[in-house]
Amino acid sequence: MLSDEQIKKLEATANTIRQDIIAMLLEAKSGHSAGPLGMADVFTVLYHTDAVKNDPKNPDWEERDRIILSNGHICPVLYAAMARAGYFLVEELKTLRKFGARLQGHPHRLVLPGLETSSGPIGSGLSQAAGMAYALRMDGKKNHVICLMGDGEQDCGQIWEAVMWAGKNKLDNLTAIIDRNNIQIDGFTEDIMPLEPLREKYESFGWHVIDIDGNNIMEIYNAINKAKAVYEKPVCILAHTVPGKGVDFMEFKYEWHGKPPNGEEAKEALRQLRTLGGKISGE
Ligand SMILES: Cc1ncc(C[n+]2csc(CCOP(=O)(O)OP(=O)(O)O)c2C)c(N)n1
Repeated sequence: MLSDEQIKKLEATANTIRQDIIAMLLEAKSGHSAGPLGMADVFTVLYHTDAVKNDPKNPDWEERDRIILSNGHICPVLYAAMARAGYFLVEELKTLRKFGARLQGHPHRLVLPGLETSSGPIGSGLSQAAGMAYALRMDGKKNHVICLMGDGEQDCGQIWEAVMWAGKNKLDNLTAIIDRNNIQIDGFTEDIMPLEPLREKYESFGWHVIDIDGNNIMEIYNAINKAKAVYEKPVCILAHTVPGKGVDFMEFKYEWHGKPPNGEEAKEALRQLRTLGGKISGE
C-alpha cells in the first residue's frame, strides 16, 4: 500500500518527468511526445517505488528485476524516470538524440548502464523478455521480468509467438504492460488494425489479465504487486492511458505520436504541466 503522502509525491514526480520530456524534445527538435507523456505514471512506479527491484547506484545488481522497453520510441520517459531516480545526472537529458550521446532516439544498451536491451524495431521485446524469464527460472532465480509494449505494436506478428510461448511455459515471472492509449503512428488502433477483444486474446493464450487506469499511481502499483503474486501464468497489465497526458492540445491526438513541440507549443505545454505540480525541468 502507498500512503496518500507517497502518492502525492509520486504524482509530482510524474509531472516533473513530463516537464523533462517536453524540455528534452524541444532541445532535440525530434522525437515522440504522446506515448512518453501518457506513460509517465507507469515509469514513475517502475523506477520510484518498491514495486520493482532496481538500484540506480548499482544498475547491474544481480537481484534487480528486468525492465524491457519493447516500444523503444517512447524512451524519453524512460530516460527522464531513470535520471530522476539517480541513474545519471538530470543535465544529461539535454543530450537526447545528439550525435555520440548515450541517450539515443531509441535505447542503446551498450552505452547506457541500466538498460537491459536495445530497442526501436517494435515487436521483439516480448520475445526477449520471455527468453530472459525462462532462463532466470532455469537458474532458480527470483527476479521478475517486466516488458513494456505499445498497443499499435500488438500488430507485429512476433509478439503473438511470444504470447503463445510464454503461456505454454507458464512464465509467472513475466509481466507485460501494454500502453493501451488507442493511438499508433498514423491513426487510432481500432481503425488501423482492430485489437479488441485484447483481454480475451491474451487470456486465451493462458495469460492472466489486469485492466487498470494507467494514469493512476495506486492502480499501477497494486497491479504490479498483484502480477508478481500470480502463480503459473504470465500476466498482462492493460494500462489504459491518455496519450499526451497533461497537455490539452496533445491529449488523444495520434498526430502527436512522433512529433516534438516547437518553441511556442513547448512553452504552453510546460505552463499547463506546472499547474499540475512537480518541479520545473532542470531544477
Ligand atoms: C519493426 C518496426 N516497424 C515500424 C516501426 C515504426 N513505428 C514506430 S512506432 C510505430 C507505431 C507503434 O504504435 P504504438 O505502439 O501504439 O505507439 P504509440 O503511438 O502508443 O507511441 C511504428 C509503426 C518500427 N519502429 N519498427
